Amino acid sequence: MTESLIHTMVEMQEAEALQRAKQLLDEGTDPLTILKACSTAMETVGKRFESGEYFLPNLMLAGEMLKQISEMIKPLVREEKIEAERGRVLLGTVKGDIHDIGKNIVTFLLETNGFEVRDIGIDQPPEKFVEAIEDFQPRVVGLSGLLTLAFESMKETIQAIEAAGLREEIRIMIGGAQVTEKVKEYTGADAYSPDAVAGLRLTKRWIGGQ
Ligand code: B12
Repeated sequence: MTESLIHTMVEMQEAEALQRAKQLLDEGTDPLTILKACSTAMETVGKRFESGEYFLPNLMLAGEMLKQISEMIKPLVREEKIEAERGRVLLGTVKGDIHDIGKNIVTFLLETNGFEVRDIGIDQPPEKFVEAIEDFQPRVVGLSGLLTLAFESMKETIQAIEAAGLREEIRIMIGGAQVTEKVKEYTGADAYSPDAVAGLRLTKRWIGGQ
């Protein structure tokens, strides 16, 4: 059902992809299924980038398609879930790293599942996370990073949160394509998530009453 959406996204056919996403929604396809299909497409686009078949403009176009499809889905899901305000989650990409497609999917999934999310953006130094925690008072903090150097930034961020005396009050999850259990241990996070749906599950378990 979603194959043609994946195909059009991977082949950079923007208008067709958006039209197909709309059609799937009109047919009553679960928005989460559509989102998963988008993730699958992004993975293939990523692989093509790595192998030299695709270049920066392709990645940007893929990101743009994902953004537009997310916007299409958001109001529909929000309407259903608006009453289920579950708790606050702070998200951001750590210092030195500008990748945000994955983080944006996590933000989107959490929001559409009733969590109040503050996304502080990309390349955020530890002190910005600390400031945002003090101001927003989340119960869960999610750190995103795709570069190897992001692991060091994640560690520094968690150390800064500890130094500010805020560590006890929050749970910290980390994510990003290369993050593993070992990275979790290295950084001092409470958990890592291999994908956005696992991140949502974790957050629900921690603060969503499930
Ligand atoms: C797209 C992309 C880009 C885009 C990013 C656009 C954007 N707005 O994000 C652009 C072109 C800008 C880019 C730039 C660079 N990139 Co790049 N990029 C990628 C690529 C191809 C795909 C990443 C992606 O979006 N994947 C799709 C999303 C959906 O997956 P995801 O991010 O993993 O997210 C999922 C999960 O991990 C999880 N998740 C993610 N974050 C979080 C957070 C939490 C809390 C939770 C719970 C879950 C979670 O949920 C998401 C959905 O399921 C990867 C290759 C790869 N295999 O990852 C390289 C890759 C990450 N990039 C790489 C590099 C080297 C760079 C550059 C340094 C290149 C350069 N020389 O300029 C710069 C980085 C500059 C910087 N300072 O950050 C390397 C990193 C190598 C390394 N070991 O560090 C990779 C691995 C490519 C490679 N094999 O060489 N990149």
